[in-house]
Amino acid sequence: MEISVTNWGITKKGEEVKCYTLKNEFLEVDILNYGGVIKKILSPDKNGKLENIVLNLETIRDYEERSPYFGAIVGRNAGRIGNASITINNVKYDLAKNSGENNIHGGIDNFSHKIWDSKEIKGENFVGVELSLKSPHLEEGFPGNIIATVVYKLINNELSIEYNATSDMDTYLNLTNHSYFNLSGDFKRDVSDEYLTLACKKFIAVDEATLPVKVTDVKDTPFDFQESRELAPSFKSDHEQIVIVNHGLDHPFVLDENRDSYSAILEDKISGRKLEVYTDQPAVVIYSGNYLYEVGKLSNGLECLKYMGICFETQDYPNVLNFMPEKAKIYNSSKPYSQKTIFKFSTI
Ligand code: G6D
Repeated sequence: MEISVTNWGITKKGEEVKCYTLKNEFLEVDILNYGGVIKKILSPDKNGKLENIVLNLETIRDYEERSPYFGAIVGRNAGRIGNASITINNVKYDLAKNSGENNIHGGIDNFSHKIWDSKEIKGENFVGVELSLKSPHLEEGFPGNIIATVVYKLINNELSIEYNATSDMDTYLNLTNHSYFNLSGDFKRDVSDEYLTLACKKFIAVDEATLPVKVTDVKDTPFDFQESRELAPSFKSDHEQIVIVNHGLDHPFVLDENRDSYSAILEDKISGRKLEVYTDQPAVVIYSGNYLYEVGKLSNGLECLKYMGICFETQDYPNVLNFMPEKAKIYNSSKPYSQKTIFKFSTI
């Protein structure tokens, strides 16, 4: 078990970017203090060959200029907020509009673009990084002075992410990580032939702006991953909800409340790699990279193609304050925000 820190360039604003490498006998993980980006995860295939299984870019400038949240911490809000507006205690807050009339992933200068305070941490069975960030009242329109902390820990074959945040006044928070997984190793293939399992009987249908509109049964739809299923047939389906998001998945799934273990599983039968996702959150947004052809070259020079990675954005129900206000949680100094997600890597 070891941890090392290297300089990874300088942002346009002149801030130093650090890269923390966490390593043990199972995995090697690179984490940046810029956006809390998970830049690389080296995991073994069925023959023990170590390869990278998350999409990444070559330089800090690439991340600043053309990253669709590769590996980043997303906040203060994950997903879209309709009309870029929330109301808390009868006060309406106008948020930054960065997706048409809506707010996406916390706004323009969101958490994924910030340099976080960072320090390495070590325990008996883990190495990790603790990141923290202050976000002032009304940043991107959101109320409350926030202090957010995200702790990444490498524990055996698991990478755990613990999020905590406090606010000095009533506010809304919904944080996640936006890693794009591709278990083929070094992006040899897109994820169409990987297999997905979800502990979800329901998904949330979306409109043309990808805003949630209707909680829907997965039964008899291309959204039924209760049993392990290859992704390709869903991508190719002519179901209106597949077509509406540019032929793929870009939907919130409601995690079964009574699930007894995993929330999601991704498997690649060719490399033998398996990813299990565990979370305490009520939902996971699955995004299958339907616009990834806009990105350009990946770190290894390969062109990023449609479906090159798949995201497991464990989170609250997106747009909950406007779409399902009865389920919305408000955070303040006596009710801090917390969430925990674990990515577990093994072979089939
Ligand atoms: C697209 O609709 C998708 C989002 O879900 C995703 O997070 C983003 O690209 C990166 O806008």
